[in-house]
Amino acid sequence: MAGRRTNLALLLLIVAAFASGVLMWAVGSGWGRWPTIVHGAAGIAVVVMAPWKSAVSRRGIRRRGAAAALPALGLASMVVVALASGFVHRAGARDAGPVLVMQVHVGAALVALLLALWHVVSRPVRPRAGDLSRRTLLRGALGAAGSAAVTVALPHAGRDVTGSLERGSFRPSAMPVTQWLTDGVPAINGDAWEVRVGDRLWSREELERLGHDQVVATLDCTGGWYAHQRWGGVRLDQLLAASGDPLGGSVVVRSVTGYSRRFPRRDAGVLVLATTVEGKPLSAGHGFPARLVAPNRRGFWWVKWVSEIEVDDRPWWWQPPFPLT
Ligand code: HEM
Ligand SMILES: Nc1nc2c(c(=O)[nH]1)N[C@H]1C(S)=C(S)[C@@H](COP(=O)(O)O)O[C@H]1N2
Ligand SMILES: [Mo]
Repeated sequence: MAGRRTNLALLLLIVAAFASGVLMWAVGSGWGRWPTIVHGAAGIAVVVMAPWKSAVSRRGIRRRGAAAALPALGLASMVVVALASGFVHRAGARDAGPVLVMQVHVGAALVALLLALWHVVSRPVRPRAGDLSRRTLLRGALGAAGSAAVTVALPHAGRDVTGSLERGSFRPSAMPVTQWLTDGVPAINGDAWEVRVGDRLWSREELERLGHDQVVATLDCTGGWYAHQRWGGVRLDQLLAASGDPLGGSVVVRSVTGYSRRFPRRDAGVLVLATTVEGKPLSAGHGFPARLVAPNRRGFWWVKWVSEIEVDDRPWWWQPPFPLT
């Protein structure tokens, strides 16, 4: 295979792996297994292409010297770390010393993507008409189908859809306490706490009296673990109706800490402002006095330590795709 075409194929694969990885994080179980299959197949295709790429790279190093190749070697090693951590996670490992395997994985992937973009800018790979010949297309399609078949057939220690590993189901004290980036666990006096919904303030007792639904839902953290729990609390559609039914198409749920997520109003019937888990009040780490339960959404949507719920007319997607704090 021509070196140029090898490079082009690898670049496309890294972009595909990155995009599908981000999708696995963003949508969780919503799109079924597709992002996961694309992701695993792209990883396997990179491994299969490695021998060609290493031949191409050796030629380049001989021509230009090792020093000029340092950034490219950095790129190669980040890809190797991303691949290795991906497979190790799939095999069932969660912790890598003080950090999570998934954090190593995404960190390496992010650096790899940046280096790959820089590599392309500094050494442009120009597609040519001949790249889309019948022969290359056929070879690409065979490679894609083969890689997809391998990733579907390989054993999987985690949950099918997001790759997360089970952790503390129905035992909230064994479930990890996780913050997205920089938040800390606030100390909240439950007796003085109130949540503002539209123009109305609610104390804990008033919430309890309003309603207490039980739902079994799965908290699936992008850090690579998930847990089923039985959560208890008030459904958001009920809470909004009892708070003067404020008008608007989207709902913002905000934390004491400032952390917030915005949801489509039509989801209010499945979102729950939970005050209990497995029949007991939440612990401070898990969101006391009240946290959002957002079934079928990844963990970063499950706002803890809720202080405000607001309705307005901004579109629900008018927010960064991932929280910034
Ligand atoms: C250079 C880019 C990347 C490469 C080469 C790569 C490669 C891999 C490989 C080989 C696997 C194991 C195969 C499998 O589980 O089917 C994997 C798993 C995974 N990756 Fe990536 N990945 C990349 C970027 C990302 C990004 C950016 C994210 C998230 C933002 C991500 C999230 C995941 C997740 C959630 C798993 C599932 C782990 C499991 O199955 O236990 N990846 N990746
Ligand atoms: N206020 C606030 N809520 C938050 C977060 C945060 O950092 N701040 N992290 C989210 C993330 S990433 C996850 S996975 C879940 C974790 O919930 P747990 O700590 O109860 O397991 O809370 C979510 N709610
Ligand atoms: Mo998370």
